[in-house]
Amino acid sequence: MRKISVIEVRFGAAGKIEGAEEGARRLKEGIRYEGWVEDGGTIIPLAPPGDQGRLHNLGQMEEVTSRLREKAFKVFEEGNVQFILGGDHSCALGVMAAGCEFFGRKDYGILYVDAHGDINTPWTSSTGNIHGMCLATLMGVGEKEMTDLVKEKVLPENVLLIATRSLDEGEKDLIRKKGIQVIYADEIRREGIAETLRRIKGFINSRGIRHYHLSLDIDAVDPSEAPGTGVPEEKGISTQDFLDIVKWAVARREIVSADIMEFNPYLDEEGKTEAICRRASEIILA
Ligand SMILES: [Mn+2]
Repeated sequence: MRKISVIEVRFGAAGKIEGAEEGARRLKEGIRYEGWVEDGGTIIPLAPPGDQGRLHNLGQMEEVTSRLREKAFKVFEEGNVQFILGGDHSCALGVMAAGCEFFGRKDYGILYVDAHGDINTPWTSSTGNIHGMCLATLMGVGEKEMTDLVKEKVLPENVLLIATRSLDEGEKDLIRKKGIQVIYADEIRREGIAETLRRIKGFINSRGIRHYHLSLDIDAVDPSEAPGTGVPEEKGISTQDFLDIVKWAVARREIVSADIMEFNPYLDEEGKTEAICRRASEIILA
């Protein structure tokens, strides 16, 4: 039986709002290690914080990405699956870089559930926030220093954005040029969850994806239900729809890894966001 390795990445400084690292710590604290659930350890940056040019905390981000990539690759080699707790969304880079390298880009896909596209580059980003460049980096778009962290680049047509609603002009451009598929948040609200799952299934089948990563940014959920996150966006999907996507995606045999990112306890209200993250974690670990 495949084991599931839970790895915490305690890093939240690729954005400019602090607290996502504390989110990682709290989520990890709530995990019980029994049965097939294993403690895969915690990654905390040792490099000093600091900006490199326009890029906020690039050094620490590179460090946690390299360390996670190495760890995650070993988990795949052992034939196991893994669940990464962040942290801001740059914390998920290492596991996807390892997955694409291990399984090969043709067969490897990413389901990216997030209000944002995270396909900014240092040239299109208005903020210089690295966590908004996660997918771009994986596809090999952006600053060489960042894209060099990813040995095998992810195929853009093997990426599906889900619950998207906030895209910069440069990101819209890349989506068009690279043929990235998107299921927008308003489509999910309008068409319902059954149709959404049908579309995700259609994407996996049509692309022939044999191994995928499920990346969950808690900001996919509407801020009225999940306020505890650094870059909230109005008109999100419901908690129920979010959890239904998680349930569906982890039940398929193609899943090899998952993550949950961007929970910030300092911005939470009455533990609402934390409760959703814990529900998602329970579903993933069950
Ligand atoms: Mn996001």
